[in-house]
Amino acid sequence: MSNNQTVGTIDKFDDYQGHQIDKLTLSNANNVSISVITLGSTLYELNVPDKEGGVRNLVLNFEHSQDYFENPFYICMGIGRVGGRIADGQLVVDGKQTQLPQNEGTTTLHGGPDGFNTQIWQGEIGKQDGNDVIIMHHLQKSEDDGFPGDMDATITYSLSDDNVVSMNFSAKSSEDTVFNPTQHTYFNLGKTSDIMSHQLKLNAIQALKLDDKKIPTKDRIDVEGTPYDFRKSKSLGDAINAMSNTKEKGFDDVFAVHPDAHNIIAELKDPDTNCSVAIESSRSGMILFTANSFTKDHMNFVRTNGVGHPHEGVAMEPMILPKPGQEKDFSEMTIKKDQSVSYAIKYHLSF
Ligand code: FUC
Repeated sequence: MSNNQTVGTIDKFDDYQGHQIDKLTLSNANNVSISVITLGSTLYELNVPDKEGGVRNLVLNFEHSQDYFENPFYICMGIGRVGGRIADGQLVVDGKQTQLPQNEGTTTLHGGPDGFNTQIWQGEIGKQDGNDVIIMHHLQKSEDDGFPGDMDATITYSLSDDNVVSMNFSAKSSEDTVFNPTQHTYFNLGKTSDIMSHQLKLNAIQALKLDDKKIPTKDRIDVEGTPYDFRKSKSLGDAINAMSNTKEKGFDDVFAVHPDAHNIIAELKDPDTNCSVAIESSRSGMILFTANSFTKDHMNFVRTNGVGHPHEGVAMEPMILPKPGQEKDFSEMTIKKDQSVSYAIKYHLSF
């Protein structure tokens, strides 16, 4: 076996509602490892070596499967068929309207009540270019989540020897339907219980103006001169504090992003540990959620020994930029019957 190989293993994680949940792990030669659990295709750990000779997990996680459903925050879960919000659960594909199940008042959020994150995926270790990869597969049935078509969905996770984590979301459906998946990873790159001292850069000059149900309107916010301006790397904590007079008290916003020549849309850095992640995606949007409403209870994160803190992590969720809610235009995320479509999200780590 060459030194550069990424090696995969499968272990039992726990039992959830009578089903065994497995944890699949990839490790590379640099002592970096990622693991994904079959419940919700959830990114469970992203470990990098630290200066003290140990490893540090850069993403939020819980000890047990059950914990993931004790709060409404989709901690590091796989999200689909559609990330973000569908107004009134009214989906239109090929001019035909489907009433979807709703899970946030009248809204369908992150794939609805039976989205990808609630499913137990079939996990296996496969091979790609001589390296092990994690392959999560699930047949998302129309009768289960209410979207048109039975969707064969696969999320492939890989880890390169230059410390790039790749997630490839692919799908094929028995009917025309919609597909705009993401991974709801919450990063905390530091050693403290919040991300206030992190620095963030976003390749975005506009964010969408949202209505009181957080549904995109047709109006845009020009970031210039506002707390939304992350065009140059700046303190995320200062930007969150500048939002303290808003209802959200931080960011829960949809940015229109412009991938650079390398498809990088965002860069997050913890100046204290010098650890950073650059996010690669070719899609046009990203939700930035700074975990403003995290509470102490029902959020027993491993890193903070059983309690939660506001701003404990930050989620950056690449996706196709949603159209204004009232337009009911889902054409950019529509996929044709039997057509295979895939989207990649990559995390370029340095530490
Ligand atoms: C983001 C937000 C939502 C929600 C979820 C957990 O996508 O837009 O408001 O809280 O994360």
